[in-house]
Parts: sequence; structure tokens; C-alpha cells
Amino acid sequence: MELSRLETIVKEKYGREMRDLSDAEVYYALLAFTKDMLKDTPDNKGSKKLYYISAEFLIGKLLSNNLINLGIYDDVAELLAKNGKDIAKIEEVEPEPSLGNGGLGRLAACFLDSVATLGLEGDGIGLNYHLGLFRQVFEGHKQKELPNPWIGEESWLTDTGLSFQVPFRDFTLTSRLYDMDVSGYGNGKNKLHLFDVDGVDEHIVGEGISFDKDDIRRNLTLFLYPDDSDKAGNLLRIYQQYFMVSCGAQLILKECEDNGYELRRLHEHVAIQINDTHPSMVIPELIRLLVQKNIDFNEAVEIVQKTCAYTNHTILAEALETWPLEYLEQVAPQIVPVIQELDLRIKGKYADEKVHIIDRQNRVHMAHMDIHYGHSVNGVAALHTDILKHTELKPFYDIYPERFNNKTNGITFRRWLLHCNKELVRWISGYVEEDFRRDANKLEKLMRHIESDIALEKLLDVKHEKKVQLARYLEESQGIKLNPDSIFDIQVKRLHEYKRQQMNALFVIYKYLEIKAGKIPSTPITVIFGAKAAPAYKIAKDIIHLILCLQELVDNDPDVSPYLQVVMVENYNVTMAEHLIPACDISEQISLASKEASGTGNMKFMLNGAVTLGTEDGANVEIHELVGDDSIYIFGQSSAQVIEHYAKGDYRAVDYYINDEQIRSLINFIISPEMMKIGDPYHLLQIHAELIYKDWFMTLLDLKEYIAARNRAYEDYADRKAWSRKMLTNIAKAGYFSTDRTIAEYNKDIWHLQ
Ligand code: NBX
Repeated sequence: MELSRLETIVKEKYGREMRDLSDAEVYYALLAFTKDMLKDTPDNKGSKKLYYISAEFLIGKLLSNNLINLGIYDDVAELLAKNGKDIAKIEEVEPEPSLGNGGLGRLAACFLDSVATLGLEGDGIGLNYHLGLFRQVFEGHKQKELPNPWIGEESWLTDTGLSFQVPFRDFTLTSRLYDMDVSGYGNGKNKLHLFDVDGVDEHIVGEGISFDKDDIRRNLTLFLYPDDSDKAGNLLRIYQQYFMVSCGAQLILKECEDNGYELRRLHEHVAIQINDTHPSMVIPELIRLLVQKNIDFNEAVEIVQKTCAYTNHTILAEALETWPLEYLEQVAPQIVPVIQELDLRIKGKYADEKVHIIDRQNRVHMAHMDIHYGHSVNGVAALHTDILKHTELKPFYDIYPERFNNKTNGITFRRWLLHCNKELVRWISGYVEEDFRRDANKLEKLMRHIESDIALEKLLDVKHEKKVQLARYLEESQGIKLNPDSIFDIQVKRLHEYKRQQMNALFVIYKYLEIKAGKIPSTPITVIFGAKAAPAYKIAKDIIHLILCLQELVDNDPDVSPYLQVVMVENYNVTMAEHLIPACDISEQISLASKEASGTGNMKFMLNGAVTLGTEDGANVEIHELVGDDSIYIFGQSSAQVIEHYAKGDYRAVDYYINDEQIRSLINFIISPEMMKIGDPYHLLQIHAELIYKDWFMTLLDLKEYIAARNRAYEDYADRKAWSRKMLTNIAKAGYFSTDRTIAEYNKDIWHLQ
């Protein structure tokens, strides 16, 4: 059958038998074989097509994902084993395409998987960054950034030969389109279109990840914007965005014309989802292109409006894009008159400046353009959408209540269960006869076994096995030794003050001091962090420094190290997540309520049987509702309370520091002699002062409640049976968070594809 093709490829490529090949050679043979198989998979087809435009697609490694979706993973693994090869080792050869920063990019990748799986015709449009998110290394307890290449001689990309002209003010660039096939689980395929330019030159990268930001012809698609907050390189960012949407818009119109559709009926055949504001210029660009094709401006506006929908992923003011009009003028002057006209129409209708597109400082509010000139605005979790409607975007909700809708995020179960936790899949299969692989809600049937001692014991065995596997992986890859009999308490996500890794670090200090004082925990504890900080985000880097210093302190203290270990894994990425998440006992989701739009890591952990310790923020709220009070640890002030603190300006960290002796001693430990000996005093003093005098994300507000809740979870962990019931409940209730459900909702409410 099909597998004979693999053997043929091996012979043709290397002229040797598979058993005589290196792991790398086997990988490249498998790559060629899988691409071949994908070629033979039928395209999804419909009379209307989705284009999901996103500056990021954090796809992660693709080999296993594709083999699983093609339904041949087990057969391939068996064939490899017969030839003395371990598929897990072969997978390690694949470089990870890290074409995203975090949740937003990973969500886009999960969405592509589910769109294809549901048999919907829908492609991704993005950029072919040559270097993904930087590779993180630690040196002297500090993060250093290194280039992260992923495109080798052979990769998942196919050069389509298709190109478009993109006019900038000072020059025109010719694009080149590379495609990747996106397989659906047991269904047809779609495409991820990644645009590039030929002149991009990896040799212009200097020390670390520095490069000449002005040399657009050579740097346009060189790097993924490495950031949530950095102000530098704004112009390059606009060049990237305009290049992406101009190519995207041209591709969409071309495909429409190739299909013989009238452009006046674009909206009947095309749905465009704008993933955050990074692709927002597609609105004026499409209008411009339609007008060029002799469609009247008013009609073009109407067509585009009926085609485009916008997803918001944040309420953090500093992350909402507003570009100076003058920058847009410098990069792509041809869309400026379009934006000005769109803005004039709004100004003519609404006096309220809060809804204008161009403000008094001549900055263009990209989200405002999306809301006025798209037909749908959605948040990514129930709480988040509520805050958008009633606080952040209230003036818009007052004008267009019908446009606002919620689409609670999800994750693809193919990657986050079938691929990363085969042991758990086997366990589930023993108790759920129905096809939970196709209908994630069937996991609910696990609840029937909540009193079964055997089921619960086996579940604990699976978790233990995944912890042993993680320990082996970290020892081999990073030289870190873990105790699989300890509690694995994990916080992995981008480093940001609002996510409050610093609060977790303060707990570590608390636990360290408690053990020093002779109070030994009933079960040893391993606290694992994984996080990259934006290169220019100083406070985030100071938090990494603090954690790395704590890691060394605890490691070298024989009084404490048998009971407490702190580990910050290097270069946290999708691949690392696939190892960490199945091994987790306690999932840290401790953002300041109202600040985490949804979170998706929380869902991955839950699905893999971890118990959440978290605030009532983002999708934690929905997790809480699903699993009930007994299978989650909730603490901290509510989003309403937090929003009120901001409104009144009544939170002062220094008051907590002065009035609470425990808090004071934990914070002061950061600059204790033992810490100053390990770390860099400047950076420790920085974070110490930050926590006392600024603390914009209110760490100290929830610290005491956090310590209490976390201690409670540790105590409960000792009752293994009761704990395993919590684990089972989390797995059983995770079905709601499948992106298959999320995508079905987008389709029903927004896209209307067949
Ligand atoms: O999007 C994230 C939110 O913080 C999460 O709560 C949410 O679950 C996820 C998916 O909806 N946002 C995010 O990851 N943003 C970025 O990565 C980002 C990247 C570049 C940029 C701004 C934000 N300029």
C-alpha cells in the first residue's frame, strides 16, 4: 500500500535501505513521502472560501501532525520500528517553524487544522519569515536572543511560482508565494500561503538578532516581529503588514476572477477574518484594488464591509495598534486617501472622538477601522467579549450591538492530545467507546468512571509515565534532572507582567523560606517556568533574571533542594510545550483578572489532566464553570474589582509592602545577600523597586490569596484518589475547548461557508 512509496523514496533518494540511514536521512525521506501523500489528498471545495489573514501562524513541527491527520502515523511508526528507527527520534530532526510569538499565532495554527478537518474551504495568508521567533539561551542568568532559522534545503514549503507587485512609496517589490499544505484529520486539505520576497538576506544579521532595520528589500520577511511591546522597528512592521495584505488581497481577487465570480459579489464567495489588527490594512487595500477595477468607491466599501470580520485578542492599551498617518504615508501613500475618506464618513456621523479612526494626533486606530468597516467583531472568551462590549469598546457596542459576538478560543486535539499524549489517548479509549477523536464532547463519557478505582489508578500511572518521559527529555536536551515523584507545577507562556510570573517567583521565595524554617512539604515540589521575553521589554527580562537566580539558589541549598526545585527551561516553544503539558499536575493561570483575553495554554493543560490554579480571567472562567469548584483552584480579585481599582487609581503596591510584614519579607529577599551574590545587583534592585513602587499589574493585590490557594492544592495533592478525580473531571470537560467547536461557531455566525 502507501507505505511502499516510502520505501521507494528511500531507495531513490539514498540508494540504501532504511535501516542504514541516519535519523536525519529518514526524516527527509519522510518529509518527501508526506508531501507526496498530501499532494494526493483532495482539496476542500465550496462555493464560499475563508481567508484567515494573520501575521503569525505558530505551526510548530509538522511531520507527526500530518501523519496523524493522514491516518498513517501508526503504520509509519511501525515500519520505522521494524527498521530499527524510533519515530520520536526522527521527529527531533525537524526544525520547528516558530512563526508566531504566542497564543495568537498558535490559535491561528489550531484554526487551520480545524477548518481543514471540518472539510471547509479555507486558507491562511501570512508571511514567510526566514527566522522565526528568536532562540532563547541563558547566559549569566540572563536571556540572550539568537537567530532561529527553520527553512532548510528541503522543507514543507512549495514554491508556487506565483508573484504579485507590491507598490511602496519609494520602490516596488515583487512577491513570491510559498504554500504549505494543511491537512485535515480524515478530511481534505487547504493551504497556508506564505508570501516572501527574493532579496531577503540572512547574512545581514549581526550580533545576536541585530540587523539593519532600514534595508527593506533585504529584511522585509527576515524576522518575525519579536514582540508584544517593543516600539522600535515600527516602519518595518508597517512594511511587513502592507506587503502581507496587498499580496493577500491580490491573491483573493485573482482566485475570485479565476473562478469566474463577479467581484461585485465578492462577499458571496469570500470571507476574510482579520486576526487582530496586524492585517487591518487589507480593508483600505481591497477598496483601492476594487476601485482600480472600476467599481464605484461606495460600492467597494460595501463589498469589503460584507466580506471582512475582525477578531480582537487584547484589551491592553499598549498592544492596540495605532499608526501615525505620516508613517503610512511614508510606506504606502496610496492607501492614505482611502483611510482618510473612511474616517471622514465616520466623523460626519459621530461627534464622539472615541470612535474616530484618525485621532487629533493624526494616529490611525486600526481596530476602529475594522469595527466600522467590517461586519463582525469578536472577543476570544466570554469574559473578554463582555469587557469589550461594556468597557473597552463600549462606544462601538452602543452603535453596532449586532456586530459584537463571542468566540471562545480552543485548541486542536490532534496536536494537544493525539500527538503529545498517546498514553492518555490509550487510557481514554479504554473507557469511551464513541469516537472522541472526531467529537471531543464524547470525552464527557469519562465522568461515568469517576468512582472507578482502576480507572483512576491507571490515570495516575499515565501521568507518572509522562513525568518520567519529561524528566528524560529535559535531562537529554538541557541537562536538567527532575524528580518524577514530585508535584510538577508549571507556568509556561510569554513573559509579561500581566501574566504575573513574578507572583509565582514570590511564592517560590515563600516556600524556600518556609522549608529553611523547617516546615517540610508533604510531597516535594518542582516549579517549572518557560517563557521568552520581548528583547526590549526590560522588566520582563528582570523577572527572568530573578527566576534564574532562584533556580541556582535552591539548587545549591542542600536544606531545600530535596523538597523544592525551580527550573526555567531554555527556549520554550511549541515542541517544548508538547513535552511539558502532558506531565503537568498544576497549571498556573494567574494573570491579573481582566487582562488575559482568553489563554489557550490553560485548555491544553486541562485536556492533559492538569488541575488549574488560577484567577477568574479569560477562559479560566469557563473552565471553572465546566469543572465546578472541586476541580479547580480559584483565587484573587474579580475583573470587576480590578477594573474599579484602575478607574479609581487606588491600588498602591507600596501600601501592601509597608503594611504586610510577610509581603515585605518576600520582596526584600530579592535583594538579600544570598541573592545578590548569585545575581546581578542592578537587575535585582530594578525588579525589587518595580514591585514596590509601580507594580502596574497588581502582583501584591492577590499574593496572599495565591499563597493560600497554592498551599491548599499541594495539600490536596497528597490524597491521590481525590486528586485523580479532579484530573479525570478536567479531561472529561475539555471537549468544549476543541477548535472544532470554535470553528463551527465562526462558520455559523460569521463566515457561512458550506
Ligand atoms: O491571544 C493572545 C492573548 O494574550 C491570549 O489571551 C489569547 O488566548 C490569545 C489567542 O486569542 N495574544 C497574543 O498572543 N498576542 C500576541 O502574540 C501579539 C503579537 C504581536 C503583537 C501584539 C500581540 N504586536
